[in-house]
Amino acid sequence: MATLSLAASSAARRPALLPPRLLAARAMASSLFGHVEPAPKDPILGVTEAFLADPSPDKVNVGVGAYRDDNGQPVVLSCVREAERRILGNLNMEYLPMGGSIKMIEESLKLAYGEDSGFIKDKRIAAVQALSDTGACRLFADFQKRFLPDSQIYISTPTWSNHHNIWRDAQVPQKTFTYYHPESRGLDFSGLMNDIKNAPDGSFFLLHACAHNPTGVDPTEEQWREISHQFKVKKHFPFFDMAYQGFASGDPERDAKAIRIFLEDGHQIGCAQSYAKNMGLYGQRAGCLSILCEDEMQAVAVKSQLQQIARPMYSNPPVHGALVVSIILNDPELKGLWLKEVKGMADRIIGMRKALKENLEKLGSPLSWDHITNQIGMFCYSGMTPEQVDRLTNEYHIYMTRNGRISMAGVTTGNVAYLANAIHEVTKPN
Ligand code: KET
Repeated sequence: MATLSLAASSAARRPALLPPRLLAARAMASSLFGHVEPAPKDPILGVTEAFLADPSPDKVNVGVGAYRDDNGQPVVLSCVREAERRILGNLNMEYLPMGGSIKMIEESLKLAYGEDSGFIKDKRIAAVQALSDTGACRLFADFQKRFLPDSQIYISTPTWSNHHNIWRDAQVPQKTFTYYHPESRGLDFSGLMNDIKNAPDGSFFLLHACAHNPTGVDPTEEQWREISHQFKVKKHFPFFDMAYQGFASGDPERDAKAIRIFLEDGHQIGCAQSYAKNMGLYGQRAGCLSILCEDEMQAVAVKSQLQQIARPMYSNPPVHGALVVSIILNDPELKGLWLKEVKGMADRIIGMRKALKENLEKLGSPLSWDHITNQIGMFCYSGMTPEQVDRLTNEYHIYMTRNGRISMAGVTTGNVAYLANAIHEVTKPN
């Protein structure tokens, strides 16, 4: 276990290169903002920018985790279109309360904690609508800093890159914990358990509820039970990032299993939820932050503080996505349609995993590609090096993050053979 290395954090702040024309102009100007260096490109969203700028007709974007249909097109779910039809011309655009839509929050809690959860009935959960999962994480991190100023956050190695930015900007010190085992391309369970045991009692841990990003490696149910048990022993606080509920197994209920295990074991938990992926509401920024408290009184206090953090930042969250979510989840027919559509998306990705692996084997790759089908969720953590990824981009116009993560959501029947061939070319031993 180690603190985030100084080298990594200073690399993140290293400025991108400026063209000479701009450098000269900057040297001459002694303006108010003259000292502002360009920010480094985001390791995920920067890939999309580079992809968009490439004129090649062959280009493939398997960078960002955003679902595409088999023609490579973004998808608006039918349940979302129907919900929008019902909204159109019928609902006003008033401000939501600071904490967001009560209906949307109610439905979100049922999804995460279970339809008949006693914690919901007992009003023990402090919850606010958040600016999708990112916003939920950030609100929580700010809450953590404000009310537990001496606490730290333990983050898995590796994790979604923005987790580091979020807790850094909230000024919560970060520690890392072992998660991935590069040789087996699976979970380093004993390393993980050791780090949980060695962390000081009462530590905060950021856990991926399902479909771990970027590795696609989740603990089994049995392993989750052991993790939960050890958390109990150590009185650690689990904060679940659940950005992919439904995308791991195709069933949102099954994907909430880790959370349910912790709830059964009597933990207090925190949870960030997103409808970006599982409802395709990426740009609507619809999500929820919840914190399970000891009793109703505590929940009321915590919720009021979360609202107070939100108010000077963005005042109140956007209304459209929240309406879409609550209409879908509140209507049994539309919810049924949604569940079918989530499963459809998850199944297409599973199919593409098989196709990519089969194509690599057909090409005679001597390497093992079993991890492509063993890993779950949106991503395949391929094991390719940054140099191999650079070759994919420079020689084949294939865009992905330099950690070797392939967004399987961008793989299609049309591009899978091209992708497999390029991967084979850059990975085959000389
Ligand atoms: N958590 C995780 C683990 C995650 O992968 C993402 C998005 C988010 C939170 C953010 O979700 P949102 O609800 O949009 O705020 N990940 C993809 C997109 C991104 O980087 O923003 C990605 O990893 O490609």
